[in-house]
Amino acid sequence: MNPNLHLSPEVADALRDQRAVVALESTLITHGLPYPANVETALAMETAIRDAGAVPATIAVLKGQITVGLSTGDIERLAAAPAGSVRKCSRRDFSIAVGLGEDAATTVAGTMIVAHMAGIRIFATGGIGGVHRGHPFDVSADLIELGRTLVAVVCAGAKSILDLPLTLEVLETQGVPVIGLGTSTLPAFYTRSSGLPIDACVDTPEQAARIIAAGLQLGLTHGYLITVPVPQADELPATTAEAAIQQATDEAAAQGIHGKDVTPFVLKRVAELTEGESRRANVSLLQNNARVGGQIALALQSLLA
Ligand code: PSU
Ligand code: MN
Repeated sequence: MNPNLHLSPEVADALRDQRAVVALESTLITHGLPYPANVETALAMETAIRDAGAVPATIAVLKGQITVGLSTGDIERLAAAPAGSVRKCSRRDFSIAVGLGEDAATTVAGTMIVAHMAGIRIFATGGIGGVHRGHPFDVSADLIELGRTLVAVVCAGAKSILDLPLTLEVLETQGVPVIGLGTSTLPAFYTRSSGLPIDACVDTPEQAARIIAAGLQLGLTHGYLITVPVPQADELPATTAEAAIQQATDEAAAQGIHGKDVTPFVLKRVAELTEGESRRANVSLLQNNARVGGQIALALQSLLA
């Protein structure tokens, strides 16, 4: 175990006893959702994982310490921090945040790195980063990390703020299997399907766990993308999502927003433009993914036992 990691007693016990643990990210809290929806959702995801019989491990850098298993107080503090005051942490940012003793919120890429260091194989979130529309060289570090780090990311696909066909091309190049749980097309976050075919469709969390177990046995070291569509009742109409995304993307370009500020800007504008209509879908799919992540983690533990 990496000596720079600070594990909560609950997570340390669970890992030592080889019980199922599910990692959760913190950029969702600081850059993805507004206060207080961010803290409510983060805690609801932890509850969903516990209800499935697994242990949640929310990950962040706190005053330079890489922490696995944030307390409720830590989550509340990050959630209430002024916008822009917490560093968004992907692979390139760890040395800076740790070296300078900063608070930093881990993205999908960042959370995968820490989960892997801790020996956690399953990670649940909402949506991953990808290739930005109209900017084919703005490729999220999430895609590269999925190619090189053995963690399975359970998500509702990617928002169509991204170029989804190009995102799938990069995942293919990086050697990342894209698996659908109950779907054979890539889910598009707010909506259940992008219409784009993916690599495998499974019907149960056990089957998803079998794929990960097979990869472990083969000695493969890449990550996995396990996609779960937003629950039907909470899906956003495709036209509502698409109109808001197009406007938000245009505004970002017009205002010269770039680099790591693009995704938070677009997420915020889409939420404003859909007047919270997107919120219900967002919260619903996050809780659902946490629950499914717990189920896959449990299934994987019993396959490996
Ligand atoms: N997509 C979402 N919600 C999010 C993010 C992406 O629907 O909160 C966050 C995740 O933490 C993801 C990061 O890892 O944004 C990607 O940022 P970028 O595009 O700058 O790599
Ligand atoms: Mn980017």
